[in-house]
Amino acid sequence: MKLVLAIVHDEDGPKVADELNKNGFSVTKLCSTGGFLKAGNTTLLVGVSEEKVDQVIKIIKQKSKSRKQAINSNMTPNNIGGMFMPYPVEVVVGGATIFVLNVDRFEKA
Ligand code: 2BA
Repeated sequence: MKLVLAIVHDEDGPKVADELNKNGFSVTKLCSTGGFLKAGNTTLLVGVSEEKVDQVIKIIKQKSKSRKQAINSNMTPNNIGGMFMPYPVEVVVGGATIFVLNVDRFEKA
């Protein structure tokens, strides 16, 4: 068995989870926060047999979009009297960041 762990944009989380459910996969949705943007994102956990992993990844990719997000970077020197000013930086976030982990044991009690 494998555990697919997918980090997706908050706006895509419900769509991805719904589509996985429709296709018969159990999903756990966690609220998470990206370390870089410090913005909310969604982490999905899907336990599946090895032969279903590709199908799960396909659904996640289909339902998650990549987006450009602007942030104020760390302070940087400007030219006026050595003052420090924040400046905007654009990063591309997602579609999805996906990890596939081995599951040693799975039980439901
Ligand atoms: P964040 O850490 O908030 O990162 C958001 C986006 O900022 C990233 O998009 C990437 O484009 C950029 N970014 C992240 N760290 C950077 C850095 N040190 N320098 C420059 N740009 C940086 P994605 O790569 O699509 O990642 C989206 C979210 O997925 C991340 O949110 C984080 O929550 C998670 N993630 C991505 N890679 C990961 C990894 N290797 N381990 C754990 N979580 C990861």
